[in-house]
Amino acid sequence: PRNLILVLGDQLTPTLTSLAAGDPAQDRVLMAELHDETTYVRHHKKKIAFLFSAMRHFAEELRRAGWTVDYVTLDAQGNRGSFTAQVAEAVAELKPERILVTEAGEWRVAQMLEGWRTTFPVPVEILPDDRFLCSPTEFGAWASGRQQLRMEYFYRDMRRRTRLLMDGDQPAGGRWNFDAENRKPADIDLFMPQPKTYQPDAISQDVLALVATRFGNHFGDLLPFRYAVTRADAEAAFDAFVREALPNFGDFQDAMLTGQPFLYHAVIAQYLNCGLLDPLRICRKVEEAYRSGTVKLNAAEGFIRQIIGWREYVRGIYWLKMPGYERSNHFGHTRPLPDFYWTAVTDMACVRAAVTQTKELAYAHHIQRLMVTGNFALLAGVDPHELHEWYLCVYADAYEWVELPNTVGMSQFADGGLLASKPYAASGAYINRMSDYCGHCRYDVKQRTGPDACPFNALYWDFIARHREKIRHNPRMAQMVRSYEKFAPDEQQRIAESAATFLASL
Ligand code: FAD
Ligand code: DLZ
Ligand code: SF4
Repeated sequence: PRNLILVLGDQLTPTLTSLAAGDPAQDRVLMAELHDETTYVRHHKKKIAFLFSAMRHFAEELRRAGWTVDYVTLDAQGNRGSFTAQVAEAVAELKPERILVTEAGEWRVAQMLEGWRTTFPVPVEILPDDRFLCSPTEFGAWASGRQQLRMEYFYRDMRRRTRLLMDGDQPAGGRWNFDAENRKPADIDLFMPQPKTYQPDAISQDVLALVATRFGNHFGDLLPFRYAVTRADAEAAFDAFVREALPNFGDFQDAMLTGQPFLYHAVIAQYLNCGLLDPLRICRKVEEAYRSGTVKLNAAEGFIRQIIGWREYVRGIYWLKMPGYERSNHFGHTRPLPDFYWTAVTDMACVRAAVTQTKELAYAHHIQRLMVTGNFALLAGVDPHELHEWYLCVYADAYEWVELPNTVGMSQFADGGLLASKPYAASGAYINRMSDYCGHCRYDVKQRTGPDACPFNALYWDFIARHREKIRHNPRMAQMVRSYEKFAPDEQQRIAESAATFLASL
C-alpha cells in the first residue's frame, strides 16, 4: 500500500482527517484491540466491550466504503499488544510509503505517535483532529494574556463561531446563558423517558464472550449490554433523546433520584467521545428542535453549552496543561481511595446509589460524579491522582482529555482554580435539596456531628477548617470560612472529632 492509516479506538468517524487524506484503492487501514490500551487503567468491562464492538462495526463500515482494513482482534495470533509494536509489524510487512494518523486524543498516545517519527523508517504524518471546534493551538491563543480563564467567555466565542442559537450578532432570547432556570429537583414521574437500548448483535456477542474471558477481573458488570455500537443506532438514540428527554433537560440538569440513573440526560458522551456522534451535527439538531418550537430555549441552550462550551473548554485546558496536570494537588490530599468506590458497600445512600449504577451501567450523570463521588473525595481528602484513575476506569465515556480536567480541575480544585472558580464542596444539605437519597439513608442529613449525622456535614466543615487559609480569599468561599469561625469552640471540636472518627472508619 501507499499509506498505512492507523485508526485509533476513539476515531470511529468516516470523515476523519487521516481517512480523508487517503485513498481506499491504494491504502491500508489498521485498527487493533490492544492489551496495553485496555489496561493502562483497568477499564470497566462494559467500556471495553462497548469500544471493541463499536471498533469492529466501524471496520465493517469502512470495508463497505471500499477500504481494505487490517483489524487485529485481541485474541488474534498476530496481536502485538501495543500501538507501537503493532504498527512496527505492519510497517515491516507492508512496507508502506508513509504512515497517516489523526492526532491522538490523549497526551500519552500523542507522545507515542511523535516518537514514531524517529523510530520508524517511513515518514509519519500526524493530521489535526477536526472533530473538535477549537484546536489546542487556538485555545492556547485564547488563553494567553488572560488573567483568568472562564468557560462562559470561551463559550460565547464558540457560539459566535458556530452561529448556534444566534440571531444576527445577538444570542437567541437576548441572553447567553439560562442556567439560573435549571435548578429544579426531580419528582417521581411515571412517564420518565429512558435512553434507547439495543440488543447485542452477532459482533457484540463475540465481543462480550471475549471480554468475559479476558477481563473477568476488571470492575463492573458486563451484562446486560444495551449500548448502541453503530453510528446509525447512536444517531437514533440521540434523536429519541431530543424528542423525549431534551424538553426537560435544562430544568432537571442538577437533580438526582433513587432508581433513576439517567433522568433527562442524553447518555451520549460514550458515543461522542469515540466518534460515533458528531458534536456540531447534534447541536444543529438541538437548535432545529428549538427553532421549530419543540423544546424551550433554556433546554436547547443548556445542552449546546455542555457540548460547544464545557466539552471544548476542558479539552483546551487539558492540552494547555499537559504534561503535569495529572499530578496537580492544590490541597495536598493523600488519602487512599476508599474501598466502597469499588464495592458500593457503604451506609451513605447517595454514594451507594452512584457507585452501584456505575458498576451496573458504566454511567453516572454529571451531578452524581461532581456532587456525590467527587464531593465526597474532596471533603475526605482523597489523593486526586488516585481518584482520577478511578474516573478514567469506570465510565464508558472516559478518556483522559475530558476526564482529567473534570476530575482534577472541576471536582477536586486540585489545579488551584484554573478551571473552576470555586471548589465544588457541599454538605449534605445540597444533596438533600437536589435528590431523594437522604430519605433512604441511615444517616440524618439534619445533624452536623455525632454517629448518626450525615458524614458530608462534619466532613464539609472540617474541610473548610483545614483549608481555610487557602480558600479564605476566594470570594465565593469566604462566607463559609466566616461561618465556621463563628462556631463555638466546642462545636468546632465536635466537628473535628466527628470527621476524624468517620475518616478513621474508612
Ligand atoms: P448530559 O448531561 O446529557 O450532557 C450532554 C453532553 O454534554 C455530554 O454527553 C458531554 O459530551 C457534554 N458534557 C456535559 N458536561 C460536560 C463536562 N463537564 N465536560 C465535558 N463534556 C461535558 N465527561 C466525559 O465525556 N468523559 C469523562 O470521562 C468525564 N468524566 C467526568 C468526571 C467528573 C469528576 C465529572 C464531574 C464530570 C465528568 N464528565 C465526563 C462530564 C459529565 O459528567 C459527562 O459528560 C456526562 O455525565 C455524560 O453523560 P450524558 O451524556 O448523559 O451527559
Ligand atoms: C480506551 C481504549 C481501549 C479500552 N482499548 C483500545 C484498543 O484496544 N485499541 C485502540 O485503538 N484504542 C483503545 N482505546 C482508546 C485509546 O486508549 C486512547 O484513549 C485513544 O487512542 C486516545 O488517544
Ligand atoms: Fe448522602 Fe448524607 Fe443524604 Fe445519607 S444523609 S444520602 S450520606 S447526603
